[in-house]
Amino acid sequence: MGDEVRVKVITPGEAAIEGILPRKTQLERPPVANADQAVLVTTVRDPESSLLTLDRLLVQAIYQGLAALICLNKVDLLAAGGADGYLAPYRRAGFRTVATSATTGQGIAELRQELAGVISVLAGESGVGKSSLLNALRPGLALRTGNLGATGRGRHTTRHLELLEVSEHGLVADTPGLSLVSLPAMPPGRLAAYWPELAELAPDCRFRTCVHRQEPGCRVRAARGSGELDQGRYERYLSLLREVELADRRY
Ligand SMILES: Nc1nc2c(ncn2[C@@H]2O[C@H](COP(=O)(O)OP(=O)(O)OP(=O)(O)O)[C@@H](O)[C@H]2O)c(=O)[nH]1
Ligand SMILES: [Mg+2]
Ligand SMILES: [Zn+2]
Repeated sequence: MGDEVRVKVITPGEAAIEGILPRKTQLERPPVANADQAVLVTTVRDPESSLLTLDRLLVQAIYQGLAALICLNKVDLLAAGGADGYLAPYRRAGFRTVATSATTGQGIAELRQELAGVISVLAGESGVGKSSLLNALRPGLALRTGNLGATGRGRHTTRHLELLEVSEHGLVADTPGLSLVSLPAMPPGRLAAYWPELAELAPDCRFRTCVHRQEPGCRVRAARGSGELDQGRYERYLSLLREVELADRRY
């Protein structure tokens, strides 16, 4: 899905596909070709989606060469200022963010702008409102949405993949919620390259091989100590670093 093809017009109204053009990007899960952007949908409540999942998705998006947009949905369930507090560390790291409510329509116009002219894939845990956002972007679409189960989590309502036009020249793939996402295999020393605020500091670490855990002369740890770096983001980096290291050993 998402391939660009060469078409030969035979008669007006009749054409044949001659070939598939080279792909800019190629995602396996979801299987979408030529996506430009990943829209990572998260929520603070109902369900409380995990920041570790968000950070994992960000690494994957950057790794695959996609631009990342963080969409905090269900802001109608938050107190005033709640969305800003949640998104601030990400904005400081340089990510584009948007706060939305599929229910009240807040932020939908802004989201639509962010989707214009590019192919986007939506990703995020089940129940965060991916299909609901598309319905809000394109009234009349009526994609099926699901209630949260007794456990307060989503029920994987969306089971297939579809590319939808929701904005001027903007296509979006609604995708089933991700249940398990493992990071791509990489040398542990690479992980920080997919963590913008770490990548920016890393050149100033004493050692080129620094993984920013306990090496002397680590600029990242100094930044953490001074509050320059968000504590939570740094801790989640360490968890994912551990994961990458464990996976790396099997290779
Ligand atoms: N309060 C509130 N509820 C919302 C909002 N957006 C979606 N919901 C509700 O959240 C539930 C899940 O929404 P879906 O759109 O099905 O979620 P999804 O991310 O597509 O889930 P999967 O298809 O399972 O991955 C539904 O009951 C929606 O009505 C919102 O902005 N605010
Ligand atoms: Mg859905
Ligand atoms: Zn370092």
